[in-house]
Amino acid sequence: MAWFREARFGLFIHWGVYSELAGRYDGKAASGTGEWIFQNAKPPMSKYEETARRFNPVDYDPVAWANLAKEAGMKYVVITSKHHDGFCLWDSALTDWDVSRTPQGKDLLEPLAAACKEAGLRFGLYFTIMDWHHADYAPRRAWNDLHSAHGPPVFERFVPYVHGQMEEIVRRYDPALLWFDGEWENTWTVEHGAALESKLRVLKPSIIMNNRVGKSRNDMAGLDRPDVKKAGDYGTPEQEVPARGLPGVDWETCMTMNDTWGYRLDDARWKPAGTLVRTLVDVASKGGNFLLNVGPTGAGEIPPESIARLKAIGAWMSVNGEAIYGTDASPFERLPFGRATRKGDRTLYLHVFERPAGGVLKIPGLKSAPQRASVLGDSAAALKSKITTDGVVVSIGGTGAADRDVTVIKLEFAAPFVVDPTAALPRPSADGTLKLGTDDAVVHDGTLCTERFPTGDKSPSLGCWTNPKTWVTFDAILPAAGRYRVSLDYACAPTSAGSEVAFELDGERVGLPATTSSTGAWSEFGVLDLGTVELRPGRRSFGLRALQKRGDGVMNLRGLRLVAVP
Ligand code: H79
Repeated sequence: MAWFREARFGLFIHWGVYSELAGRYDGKAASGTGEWIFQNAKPPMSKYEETARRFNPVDYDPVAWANLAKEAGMKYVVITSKHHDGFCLWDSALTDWDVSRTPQGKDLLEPLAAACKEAGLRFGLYFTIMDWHHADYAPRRAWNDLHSAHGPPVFERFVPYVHGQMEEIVRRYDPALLWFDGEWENTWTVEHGAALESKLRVLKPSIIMNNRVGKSRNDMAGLDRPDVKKAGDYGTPEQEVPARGLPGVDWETCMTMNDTWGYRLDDARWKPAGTLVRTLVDVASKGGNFLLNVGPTGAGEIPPESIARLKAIGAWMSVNGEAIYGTDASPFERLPFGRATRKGDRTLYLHVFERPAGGVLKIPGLKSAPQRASVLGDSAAALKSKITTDGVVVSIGGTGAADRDVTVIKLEFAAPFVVDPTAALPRPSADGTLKLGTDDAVVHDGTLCTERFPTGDKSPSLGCWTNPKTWVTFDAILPAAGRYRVSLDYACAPTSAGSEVAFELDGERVGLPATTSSTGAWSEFGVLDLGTVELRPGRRSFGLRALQKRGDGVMNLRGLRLVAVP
């Protein structure tokens, strides 16, 4: 795992015959992500197969793709050898549903493997278990019209097909990493996963595999299920960054730049480059890797929007890469201005998302004075720093770095630094009010989106709470015991009034559930009383769960407020 931990940043490529369809079938836009079009538009497989005849990547330039990844500061590339539609980007001896059906008939993996090697990038292959095309994959999709003469699928005949294909691609392309997916249907078992994993470990002992080779993935967050033997080498949160990383295991967040993995002509919901830089930093600060996706067109062109973002991230990485590669997770649980990474216990990198007014950066909880402080990319100039009772302060004003998305301050220490990780957790103010905002919230079992009402409001709210299993905690430090009245700052449209929420203190339900009322609209905020609680001093955790959802969403949550009562 050494190279993987050092690498921190990789390129994911979703490419196949679906790229040629670009999210459209029969003249209409299909729903969902581009690579799922067979499942969503449900064309007969015999019709879908015709796409291969048009999949003619005349603009495919594997050397340019590898150089682009390198320029972005990425250290590895993972490409879909086969996605759920079963189509293989290499010439497989075990099926003719592969590149041999395309106009050029050429192997598309080999030249990319070679280009990556040349560019000094590790090469990885994505491979799905679920295969909508194969006659023996079960459950077979009803609109797969190819196998009427074959009889019903026999999954135990499909398993050797997986083994055979894995052997082909591992021998031919010598990948450093295998990225499994499509493992969740219950025909694929713990035993199937374990057998495939051990076979591959014999075939290539140094190979890295993700946890989706087996059945240990619990949900999209990629957490391992406690009841299933751990599979693979690392966890795979998809489209999300776990609030506290995945403690004790290696992990990698995979994410799209817009809303699709495989190319969709109509997907223009691009994340800003600055957001992607911050996500990379966020992932590194929690000890994970970031696998960022591009979906090339059927012609083999990476969308210009993706190229622009990769170049912007690359510009940032060329200055700040040392604060990402080979770093360890932040020693701070929370920092008010952004994130931190470290190398051992004598080098600390502070990733400044919000530059302090007045140019003085406060680092609450840092109890050691640095020997030297500097801005990455500007290391000639040493910054002034001093230690106070609240932690270290560094004067970063006037360093000429104000226009960057994330400015990195490097602190070097003569002896191991000492940190109080919880120093920046919220505390009650002098008047006994503890205000907890969305910045203090940790979202569990799903994701919520951050919205501002009105646009630009300083206090964002957590919305898109459509999954009632998703819940939220806020942690705070109480200096003394006390009795507090608890309320929510929330919004709820008339159609969703009547959702029930429960309040938890340190993981235990307190009081009776509260029922939401309409506040008029999702953008108009009101107060929901949750009753009173007795709090012991020390670190306390406040949880909010939805017991019942009415209409579209549970609520828009802008904050939790505790007010001391006599
Ligand atoms: O290749 C991209 C997507 O096409 C693929 N993974 C990324 C890397 C993907 N497959 N499925 N999904 C994304 C969403 C599917 C989620 C679910 Fe489930 C499958 C919900 C229920 C079954 C897996 C098992 C996640 C939760 C339980």
